[in-house]
Amino acid sequence: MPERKLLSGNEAVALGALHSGCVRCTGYPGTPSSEVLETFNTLGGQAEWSPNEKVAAEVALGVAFAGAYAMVTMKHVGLNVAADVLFTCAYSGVQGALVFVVADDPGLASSQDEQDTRRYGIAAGVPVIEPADSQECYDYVRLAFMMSSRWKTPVILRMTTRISHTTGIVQSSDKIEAPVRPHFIRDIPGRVMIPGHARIKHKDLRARLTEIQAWCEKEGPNTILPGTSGIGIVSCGVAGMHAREACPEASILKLGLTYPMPTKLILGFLKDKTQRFVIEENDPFLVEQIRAAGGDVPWNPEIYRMGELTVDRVRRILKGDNNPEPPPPKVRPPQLCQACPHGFVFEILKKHNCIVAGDIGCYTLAALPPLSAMDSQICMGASIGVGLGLRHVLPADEARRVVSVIGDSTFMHSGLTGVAEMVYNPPATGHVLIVLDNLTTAMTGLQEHPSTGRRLNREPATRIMIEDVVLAMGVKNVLVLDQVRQGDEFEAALLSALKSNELTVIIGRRPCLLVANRILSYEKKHS
Ligand SMILES: Cc1ncc(C[n+]2csc(CCOP(=O)(O)OP(=O)(O)O)c2C)c(N)n1
Repeated sequence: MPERKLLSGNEAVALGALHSGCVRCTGYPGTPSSEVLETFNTLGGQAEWSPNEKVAAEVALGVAFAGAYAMVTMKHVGLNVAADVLFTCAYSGVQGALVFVVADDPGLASSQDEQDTRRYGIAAGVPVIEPADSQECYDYVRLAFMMSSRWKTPVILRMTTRISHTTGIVQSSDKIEAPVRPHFIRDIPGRVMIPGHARIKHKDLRARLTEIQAWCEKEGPNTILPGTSGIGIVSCGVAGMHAREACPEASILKLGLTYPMPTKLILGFLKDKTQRFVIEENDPFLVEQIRAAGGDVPWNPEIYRMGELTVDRVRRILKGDNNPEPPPPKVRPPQLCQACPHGFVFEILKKHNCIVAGDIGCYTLAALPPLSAMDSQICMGASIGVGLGLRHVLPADEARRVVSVIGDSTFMHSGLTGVAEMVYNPPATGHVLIVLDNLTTAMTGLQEHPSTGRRLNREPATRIMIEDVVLAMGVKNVLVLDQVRQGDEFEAALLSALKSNELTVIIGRRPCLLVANRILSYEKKHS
């Protein structure tokens, strides 16, 4: 039965995927995308956290190679990790359907950069669909599966923080697709991407995009909201909603498919307008394409490329207001929780004036005052490589102060190859890696990962012990300590490791305060 429900954008995507016949949903957590998978599981779908986005995309691709419908979710920076899969599966295509749900974070609510996923669409040749509210999240994820299945191509559903987290009414459809029964059809030239095959598939990909563009011109998810003035605005996503409110008298062409773009439709729309604008969040993605196609649209001032748009900011764009904007209100910077186990380790690192190559997680907050005890944070896993680089070239007395610090989920995501590098190309002064194992992915909402011993649905799984892995990779000195109960031993172990010329991994194992009770209850349930 079709239902009306209040859903966030992420929840609507999960429901839409289920109603499209999606049989497996994979991903790696990352705000603002994480709830898609959790909701898909709650609704009864098969959902799994993978160790990282690349693996998640590969598993989803395998499902789609088997003829079934799959979805993979991640935040924008996750697509950098999965990009290798994206570019080449655009060539191979799929047999069933494959949707990449990628959530951008304009304004950096909780990310290290503000990159615009739509650029990946154009670079990889993968269609990009952009919903503007929860209803469109539901409708457009269904459209994404339809397009993926029809053109045998992966499709990106580009979300943004506002769309993912805002709640709105969703009318579900009475048309619920039954999952396709998977079966294997051999297609070696289509899926083994050696040069001889890939050259042909590249041509196929371009032909497919031309077809999709022609379809989009006539039947694509594009809406013209008529206005009463000569002002014409081309827009997409939440920016379209803001534009409507900021300038009700304008005619608005709201694009649902922003790559490949319906150029003729856009140029036709703009033709008789006396004033033309493009309102979009993040990069001037539409502006560039429209101008390249001969459309006379202005560049928006550079300041609006940064941060989320609001109705007020859109009004300023329409007025050509290039004046500096008032600084945002001061908010209290986030801090580690009181008595967070991470804090104990950073107190020690600070006391000994260590140079800390850090990583991404709750522990990154140790970079802020009062601790100010982390010296770099670039992307997941970078702590190890950056720490090694510092050790290689710094004078020995400074090199000996360098420590890499990584969380447990981040270690599973992309720390393993860093350890391989450390063992393979060790610096002359050795190195010290601290893994902060709080038994969860705390930063993004306490998700499970391969080293917690539980799956997304909290059922038990084989637990990968970090100490076993690093020992097996050839690190000789491996210690597991509770930094709160064994603080003195932890400090002594660190000092002795810093003095030696060896490789040492110290695992500080102590559950996150927010998850400790929950872990006890799981253990009780399964003991
Ligand atoms: C490529 C990529 N994927 C996902 C994220 C989102 N993210 C930031 S930190 C983090 C993991 C944090 O977990 P952990 O390393 O265990 O540290 P904790 O927060 O538990 O201290 C994730 C998933 C990201 N920043 N980059």
